[in-house]
Amino acid sequence: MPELSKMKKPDVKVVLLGDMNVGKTSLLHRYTERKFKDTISTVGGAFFLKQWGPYNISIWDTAGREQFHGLGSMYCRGAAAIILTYDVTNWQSLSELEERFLSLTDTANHDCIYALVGNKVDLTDPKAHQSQDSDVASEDRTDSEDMRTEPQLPTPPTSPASLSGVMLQKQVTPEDAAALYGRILRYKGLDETSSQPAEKMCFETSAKTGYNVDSLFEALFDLVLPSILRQRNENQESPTVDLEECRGSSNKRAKSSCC
Ligand SMILES: Nc1nc2c(ncn2[C@@H]2O[C@H](COP(=O)(O)OP(=O)(O)OP(=O)(O)O)[C@@H](O)[C@H]2O)c(=O)[nH]1
Ligand SMILES: [Mg+2]
Repeated sequence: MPELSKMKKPDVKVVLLGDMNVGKTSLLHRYTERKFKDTISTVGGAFFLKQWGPYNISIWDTAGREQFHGLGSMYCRGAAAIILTYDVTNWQSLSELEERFLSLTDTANHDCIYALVGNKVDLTDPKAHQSQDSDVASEDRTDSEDMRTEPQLPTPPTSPASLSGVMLQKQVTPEDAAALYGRILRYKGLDETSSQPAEKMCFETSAKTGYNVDSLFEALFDLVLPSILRQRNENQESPTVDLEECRGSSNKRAKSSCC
């Protein structure tokens, strides 16, 4: 774990939300470590810092388990983008987003961007067996800093179908996701004509094969750029005080006034 004093200050925050077992941690591993590896069910939350050009983006992975539900709105505080994740083979995981997770996003920024992500599409679509992205070619690129902050619990094993290679019935279609996206905009009081269109904000991914994973994160990072620039402007207008520097200079002053 990097030393706290050397941590870069994030310019913006992106949060992964969704029911347990939908693959939030796996998506983050795939994107940041170019790997699909065994996971254990997340406890609380953890974040990764991603360098995106000159900007630092913190990506927060949250626990989907009901017992950690109360923490969700805390993790969403000040978020510039929220990735609402479901499992395409599990209808319930989509409805949970609306029933259990949407209200947690009330603490996000007023201009927060919402993406709907149907993961595990490798279980339903043969096309998702091939990665669209550069993931496989750059398997060992690791330019993010893993700053996992909480211990984890064992996650139930992946579906037997994924082990046998048998395709599963898709329970959530892109149209279902687009309809939910419309309802999210209405919940947020946003006008559909001036918001990002559903086609741009609904993704199907596979953390297992890497299908669409880079496209998801990179599209979101592009969309949060205005939020980063606004934040930087605000910081310039009302600069924050560096307590370490103050402490250093007040010590110096104290010393010099002693002498
Ligand atoms: N086939 C397939 N399995 C996946 C995919 N993504 C995740 N899994 C499996 O689904 C299970 C849960 O994945 P996690 O990434 O731990 O899920 P999570 O959403 O982080 O779960 P919580 O931390 O409990 O909220 C694991 O067994 C993963 O291997 C995927 O794209 N395809
Ligand atoms: Mg997890």
